[in-house]
Amino acid sequence: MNDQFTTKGSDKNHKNLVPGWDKELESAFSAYKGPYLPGRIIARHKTVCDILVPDDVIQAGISGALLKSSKQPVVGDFIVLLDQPETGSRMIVDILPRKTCLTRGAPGSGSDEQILAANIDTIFIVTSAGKDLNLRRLERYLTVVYSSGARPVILLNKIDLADDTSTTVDMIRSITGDVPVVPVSALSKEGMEALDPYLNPDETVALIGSSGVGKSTLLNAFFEESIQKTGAVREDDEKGRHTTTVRQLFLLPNGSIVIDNPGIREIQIGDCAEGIEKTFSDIVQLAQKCKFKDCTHLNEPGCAIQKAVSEGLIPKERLDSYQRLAKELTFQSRRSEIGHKRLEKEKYKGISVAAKKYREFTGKP
Ligand SMILES: Nc1nc2c(ncn2[C@@H]2O[C@H](COP(=O)(O)OP(=O)(O)OP(=O)(O)O)[C@@H](O)[C@H]2O)c(=O)[nH]1
Ligand SMILES: [Mg+2]
Ligand SMILES: [Zn+2]
Repeated sequence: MNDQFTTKGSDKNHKNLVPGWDKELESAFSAYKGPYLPGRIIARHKTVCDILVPDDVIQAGISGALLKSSKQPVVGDFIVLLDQPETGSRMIVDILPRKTCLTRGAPGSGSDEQILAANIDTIFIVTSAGKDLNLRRLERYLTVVYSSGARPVILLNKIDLADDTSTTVDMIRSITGDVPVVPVSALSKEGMEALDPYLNPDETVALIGSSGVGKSTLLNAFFEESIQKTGAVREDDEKGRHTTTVRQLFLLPNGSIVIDNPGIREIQIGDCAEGIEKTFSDIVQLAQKCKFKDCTHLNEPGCAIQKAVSEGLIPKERLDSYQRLAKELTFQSRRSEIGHKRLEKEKYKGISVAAKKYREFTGKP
């Protein structure tokens, strides 16, 4: 098992032993009387998980009842273990309430959103100063992160390779509103101290972004030693080779928790209405001034958004990005409501449905 998991003292108070534990968890867990233990999921394999428990790191199976239920343990979950010392077996029997939940739409695999990880306080959206940088992709990540309930922070990594970091940072800031944008180099460690305020004891941070942007290298930099394997990027397009294949939780020496994720090609959004609203708050606010309440900002007269685009106040690409995500949202939320098959049938008479959903998330009557 990973030797990075050192337990901190022998205090029987769970707070000191299950990183991230808090009062709400203590109170939810107090419903369990008897041979139960709290734990936190480090990694999930098919039906077995690596778990951080009060004095140890263990593996445990997931109970049959839980496996059959719609609630599945994911990395970062606080769970309840049934401890049977007489047989030496421990089994995951419940999942304690989640504070935040990182999800994505699951194209082509049934009707559900896929939960990737839970109980994350801050998500570092990592991009690298080079060919990875793509504002439209950042908008997509921001949408997903806002919807998760975690706080987004954008990391512009590999600034040691960039000529003009400040222009790139300004470009990113033009689409991110109040979200912090932090230029760093995981390799030279330049700028890394700006991440300290997010790496607090009992707080959980997750790293997401394309393969090769340096997520695992950042994790290693937090540890100041090599914990995770990293891999070179291709020279021509700077793409990574999907070095990290398993999502995993790590405990830093100072007691903060970091989740390293495999690289994502393009994250599908799930039921992310709120995330879209926050990511595109400029557009959503300006839309109040459109002449028609149900304006789709495509070609209606009196459209405040089209006007802003023609005046160069909102880039056309940003509006397109908003429209595209809104359309995906319609599809996703309908799909989770009524299941995949029926939606396939309904897709063709969908225009009015789309307009309705669209109005719903822009908050218009
Ligand atoms: N020059 C430079 N190279 C970096 C930096 N951070 C990471 N790299 C390099 O980028 C390559 C990819 O880094 P990884 O940490 O494996 O990337 P990753 O995001 O974890 O990739 P996946 O696990 O495939 O998702 C490696 O060769 C790293 O050494 C940096 O700040 N500067
Ligand atoms: Mg990696
Ligand atoms: Zn409009």
